[in-house]
Order: sequence, then structure tokens, then C-alpha cells
Amino acid sequence: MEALFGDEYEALRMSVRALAEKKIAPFAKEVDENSRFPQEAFNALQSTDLAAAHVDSKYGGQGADSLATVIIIEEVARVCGSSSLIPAVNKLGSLPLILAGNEEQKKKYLPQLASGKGFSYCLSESEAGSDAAAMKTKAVKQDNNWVISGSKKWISNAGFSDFYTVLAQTDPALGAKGITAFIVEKTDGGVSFGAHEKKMGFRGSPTCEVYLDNVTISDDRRIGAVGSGFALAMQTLDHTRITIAAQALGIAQGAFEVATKYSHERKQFGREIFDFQGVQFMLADMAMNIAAARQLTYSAAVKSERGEKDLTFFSAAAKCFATDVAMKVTTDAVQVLGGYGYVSDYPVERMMRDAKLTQIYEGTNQVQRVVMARHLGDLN
Ligand code: COS
Repeated sequence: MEALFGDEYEALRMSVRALAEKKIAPFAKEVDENSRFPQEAFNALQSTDLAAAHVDSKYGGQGADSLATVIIIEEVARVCGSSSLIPAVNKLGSLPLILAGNEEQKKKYLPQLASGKGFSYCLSESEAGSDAAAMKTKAVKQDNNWVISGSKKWISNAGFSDFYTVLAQTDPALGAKGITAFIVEKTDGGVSFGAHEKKMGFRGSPTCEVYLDNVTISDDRRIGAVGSGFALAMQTLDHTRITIAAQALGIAQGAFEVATKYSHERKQFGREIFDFQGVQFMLADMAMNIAAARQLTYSAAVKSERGEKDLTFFSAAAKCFATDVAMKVTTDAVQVLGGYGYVSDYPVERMMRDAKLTQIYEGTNQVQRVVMARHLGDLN
């Protein structure tokens, strides 16, 4: 961990923080209120190569490692959860290609991703959420083509992204072993999008259904072997659940800072409310839990980078722990601010709404516990 966590990561944190405070934070409230895409954040991240920093420099990206990507997402989430989904979704959508795509596919898509075209991930369906292998979307081989039909639900940045990794059944009789991954482009015939979901939080990030109506693509859009898609989807989540932990960490950090500052400004009974032990204990607990979540998240990121055998356990643990911490911290931050916390003059109510989603997506925290329990044997 020490070897990987050097000064350059702190320098990266400071530069992303400065960018986020100057170019992203000023729009966070209005983006949330109007449920609009955070275009200013996208412009700021794209112009500094942070929107898809994980893309290898060979393909025009920054080649940010897992820990650097976590720090980028954390710092953006500290001021705006919705904006932090830009780098997080780009990594999630493109990771199957990075892990299992061939060189031609990488040369075709990764430079476009680095140059600002988004990449989304299409796994979930209306009847296949936690039970992802129960998906009904199917891909049928016709000569050298695949015809994909079905629909995918709760797809982050749908409509904004140009590219979609779509998981589809290619042999329903085989269950999880009959699923294959494909790259679908927004402009492919038969691709369309549903209305934006009206969400509790993360309102700046479009979430829509993706409809696939006999989308016909050639076999060179298949990622990896036929039937390898479910394992690839799970392997992808092993790496990207850490980015959700990072997002949660950033949201919690942002709420903690607002609550601490407020506790020194707000006076009741003739003194700062910080002077009351009841408030001090809440802030101390927030700081303690954030520090613990950060250690777990960064260790999981290092394990992701090194491909260590207990990654599956650690990524689920980091996601589960950090997102539960974010929910608790943001709820307590609202409590510290009292009536002011409950209205949108301060950002903590938005942060509390955003935190809730982190406990649900990329696998509910109940699924994370299932994953951890199945991988206890990987621990040293
Ligand atoms: N890495 C590589 N391969 C994996 C894997 C991993 N982490 N997890 C599973 N696989 C492969 C294995 O090959 C396994 O086959 P074997 O039995 O031969 O080992 C196959 O996939 C099926 O795995 P499993 O039997 O564990 O699948 P389940 O249907 O029981 O599903 C859970 C397990 C619940 C953990 C999985 O469906 C899941 O993570 N669900 C949540 C999905 C999710 O996160 N959705 C959010 C939307 S994505 S943003």
C-alpha cells in the first residue's frame, strides 16, 4: 500500500479538488434542482483528461491506476455526486472491453472514450436486478451477425453515452454460462431510450431504460468468448464497486465538512453548537468512520491494481462499508444542521439523497454481503 500511495496521489487529490471547487461545485445545486446533465462538470473533467482517466495512455487516456481513479471520483463526489458518475460510469462501461476485448476493439473504442464519448454498462433488467443472470435480453447469431432484442433498466448516463456494453443471453439453457457481452453503439438501428427516471438523488445523471429492438451488429462487437459474459460482468464489478465506495467516501467527506463548519458558526444558548459534547461526538464518529472507509477503499483499489486474490471480498466490503458510512454521515450531517439541514439552502440534504443510491446500485449492500460470505475463504 505504501509503495502505491505516494506523494503523487496527494498532488492529484489537490489538483482535482481545486478543479472541482472552481468548476463543478458552483453548479451542483442547480443541476440537482433541475435534474439536468452536469455539462459544466463534463467540460471541466474532459478538458483535463479526467472524464475517463483510467484509459491507458496508449489509447489516448491518462492511464490512471485504480487508486488514482478512486481519488478523482472521491474528490468530484465531495462537491457533486452526479458529476462523479461521469468518470465512474465511463470506467464501468469500458472495463469489460479493457479486460476481455481484443486489440482491434480497444483501438477502435478507447480513443473515442478518451476523447469524450461516454461508455455505459447494461446489465440490469426490470426482472433481473440482484439476480443478474435471470436476464431476458437475448442475442441470436445470424451468419456473422448478432441480433439483440430486449431492454435494460436503470442505465446510468443512458442517452448521453455513445457506447454501451450490453450483456445478453446467447444460450438461455445454460443460465449464467449462456451470457455474452457486446458493444452496442447509440447510433445502431433499433437502439432507443426511455424517459429519464425521476430519482430521489443523483438527479444530474440521466438514468433511462435502453431498448434494443432487433439491433443487428457484427460478430466483431462481441467482447470475449461466447458464454463468458456473466463472469466478465462480475469480474468488472469486482473492480468498479470500489469506485462506488469512492463516490460514497466523497459524499460523506463533503457532508462532514459542511457539518463541521456549521457547528462552529451556529450559536445556541450563547455558544457555538460545536461546544456541546453531543455535537462533538457526532462529528468525531463521522471523522472516524470516514477514515476507516477510506483505508478500506484505498486497500481495495490497490488490490484491484495488483489483481490480488481477495479482491472480490475487498471490493464488496469497501462498497458496502463506505456506502453505509455515507448514509450515516449524511443523515447525521442533516441532524447537525437541524432545520437548515432539511432545506436545500445547504447541500447536506442533497448529499443524503445521493448517499442512498450508493447503498443500492452496483449491487445492493445485501448482495455485497452475499459476495463477501462466498469469498471468506480468499482471506489470508
Ligand atoms: N469473477 C469472475 N467470475 C465470476 C465472479 C467473479 N467475481 N462471480 C461469479 N463468477 C462466475 C463464475 O464463473 C460462476 O460460475 P462457477 O459456479 O463455475 O464458479 C458464474 O459466474 C455464476 O456465478 P454465481 O453462481 O455466483 O452467480 P449467481 O447467479 O449466484 O449470482 C450474485 C451471484 C448475486 C453475486 C450476482 O448475481 C450479483 O452480483 N448480483 C448483483 C448484480 C449487480 O451488481 N447489479 C447492479 C447493476 S450493475 S451496475
